[in-house]
Amino acid sequence: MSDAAAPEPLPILLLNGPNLNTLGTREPAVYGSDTLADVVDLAERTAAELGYGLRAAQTNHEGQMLDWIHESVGEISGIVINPGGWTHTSVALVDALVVPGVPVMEVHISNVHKREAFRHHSYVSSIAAGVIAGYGIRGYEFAIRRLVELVG
Ligand code: DHK
Repeated sequence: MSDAAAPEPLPILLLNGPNLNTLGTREPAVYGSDTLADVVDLAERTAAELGYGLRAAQTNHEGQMLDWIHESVGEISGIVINPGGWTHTSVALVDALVVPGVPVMEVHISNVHKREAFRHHSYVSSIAAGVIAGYGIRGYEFAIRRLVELVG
């Protein structure tokens, strides 16, 4: 029997796209009153409970988001992403998300299917392992739990 400790799993990458830095003040009737800091705190606690570290980042700049995804190759177990408005517009984001070759969980705080028609289509869903929408910020927790089921 070896007494070597089990290797640490690679961290989970939590990504938030445009306008999600304004959580807490942005349309609280739609997105609730929790802030992005609350999201990151919840995600860190959930990941830690499951034995995973978390890297979290948010940007309003699509090129920055693509660069972060490319740079994560070989360094992460999986991705949890709320792509914000890029959900409905960005082929480039979808192309980047498959580069690391790890499962991707897509999260939306609001129930996008109950909203405007332009929010009903997601490019990201075509490559996502799962999609969670309409559970408020708890969706991030559920996505991390599912991701760990997939990669654990
Ligand atoms: C967040 C956004 O910023 C919107 O552009 C999406 C999503 C919905 C959410 O519910 O978290 O349409």
